[in-house]
Amino acid sequence: MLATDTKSLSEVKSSNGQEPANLTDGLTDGLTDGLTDGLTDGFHLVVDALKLNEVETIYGVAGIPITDLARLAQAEGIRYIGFRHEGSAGNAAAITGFLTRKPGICLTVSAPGFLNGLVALANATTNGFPMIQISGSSDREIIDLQQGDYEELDQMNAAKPYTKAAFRVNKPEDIGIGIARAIRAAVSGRPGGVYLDLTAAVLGTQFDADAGEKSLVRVVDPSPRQIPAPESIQKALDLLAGAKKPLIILGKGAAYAQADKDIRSFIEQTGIPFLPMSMAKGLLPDNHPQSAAAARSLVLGQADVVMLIGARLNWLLDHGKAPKWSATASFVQIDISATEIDSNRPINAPIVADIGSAMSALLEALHAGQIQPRTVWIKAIEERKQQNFERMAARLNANPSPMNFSSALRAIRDVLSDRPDIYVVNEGANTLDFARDIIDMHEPRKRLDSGTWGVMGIGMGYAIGAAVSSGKPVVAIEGDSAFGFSGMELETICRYSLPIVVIVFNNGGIYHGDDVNFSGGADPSPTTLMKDARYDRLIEAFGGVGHHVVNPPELTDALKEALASGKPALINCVIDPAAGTESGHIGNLNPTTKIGK
Ligand SMILES: Cc1ncc(C[n+]2csc(CCOP(=O)(O)OP(=O)(O)O)c2C)c(N)n1
Ligand SMILES: [Mg+2]
Repeated sequence: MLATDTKSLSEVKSSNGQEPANLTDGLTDGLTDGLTDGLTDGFHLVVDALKLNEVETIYGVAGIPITDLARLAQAEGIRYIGFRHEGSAGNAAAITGFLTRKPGICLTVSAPGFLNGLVALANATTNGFPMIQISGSSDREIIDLQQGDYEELDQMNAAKPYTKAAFRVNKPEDIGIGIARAIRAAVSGRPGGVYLDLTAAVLGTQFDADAGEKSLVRVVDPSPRQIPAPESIQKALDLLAGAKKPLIILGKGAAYAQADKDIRSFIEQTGIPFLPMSMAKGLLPDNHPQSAAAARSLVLGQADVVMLIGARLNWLLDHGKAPKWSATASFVQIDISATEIDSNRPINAPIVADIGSAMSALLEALHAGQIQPRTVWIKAIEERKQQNFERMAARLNANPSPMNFSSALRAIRDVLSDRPDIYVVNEGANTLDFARDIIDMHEPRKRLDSGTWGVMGIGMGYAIGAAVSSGKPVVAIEGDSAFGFSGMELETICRYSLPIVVIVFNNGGIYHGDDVNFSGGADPSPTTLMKDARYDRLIEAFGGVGHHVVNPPELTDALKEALASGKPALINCVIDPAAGTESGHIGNLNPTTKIGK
């Protein structure tokens, strides 16, 4: 029996004439009352479907028409983390997806809330993180005739270009199948962001409880293995066996796969030097003798056979093209998506498979001694690493006043060196580039950063998502500009008392803090931020602990104290305003006027 009554849960509750002792009791009563009456509704079916598929956490911002959905989810045992902006809720969901291989869920209101979350959803798609954004939407008839509803927007069609898939549920009996489709779309093949539109009418519609229960779908094997073709494995091994100067590049797809043991085993058994992309750092420890990270330009320029494991040949790898790369190098590429192959340069030995299956097939087919990088290659890499280590040590050991990026990061590196359990979130320009090079990672999936887009604004969302989904501490190393994009989530961090330490590298600007206004006027320059800002005082407003530090020993003490407390803290770390460079390490991508400013 389908009733078209669109009463909210609270209305259902009061029409039952029960005044609950507290809100949670009331909602739970509302739920069971509905069921004993033989009725359920869209709200309950969504929560039941999520629980059936083992969703543990929802990140969101409440409001019409999904407020009761958030309340009911919480009442039913799903953890609900309420944010100050949907972008951060979306980022928390996305990183939860990356860390758990299950879709992270972000819940938003209609039109503006939906759009606020959409950047995070698109970023998840770009990075290959499984995530589902569920948004409530207003009246379809009014939207489709553009008659001007409250928060009117054709959300599903707006989402399509930015997502892996977008679905809308128009009938309560389709909620189960809609959620099942969203889950499978998010995690199968190359994972990505999925949009699921739930209309207010569907949420509020009452429905026969038995039929409702039968309509739910538990997704079976949402991310089935994709076994590689045996001949593709053979071809890859033959190519590597003929290599003199082989190289393995690990991307965040390799980190996502959680095939850590087999990846390490293949690298160690073959002796091939490896280069981790930034979110693959820690898959093998950064101080592993085969790491070629400190000889990056040498290995990219000279490798004769390159094996890409879950790494795409995008801008982060200069598209695999000369002059950074040898024009004659051959490539092996392991990727779950066939269309990734040949995207930028011809791939001689593609292996289309999930990385776990590909690595175990490679290990099974590999003979002892079959692949042997030449000693001269290993030696050349070792020499270049030594040269670069020495150059870096000179920079790292200097003690300029005010601090620069290297001296501040030396202090952080030393505190974190015996805490491999800690997650490191990192965004900014110089703050990102220097931290990536200086902070060694020792465990897989512990470094979470701006990723494929180089996007700002992921900081607090990723930190919250990592802390909530793992229960482990997080240190977020943030440029002062980067931090501003999600800074209000300090209140969220404090409200949930999460073990997150935010370190703001305060150099007074985007890239640096000493830029000028070329008009000679009184306004600050386009890249200037507030000089001497005290970000530490922001967290104090919410009961967290603020630290203000101006030298490495103060930074060391503050970070140790903050980590020992396990409580929310923010360290305002004063960095020389002149220390950064425009666009950090990617100034080459920044067009500048030749005619004058
Ligand atoms: C969403 C978004 N907006 C703008 C940018 C452009 N952008 C790149 S880095 C950056 C901030 C760099 O300054 P900061 O975070 O203070 O790092 P610093 O270089 O000063 O260490 C900005 C705004 C971006 N990458 N993403
Ligand atoms: Mg800055």
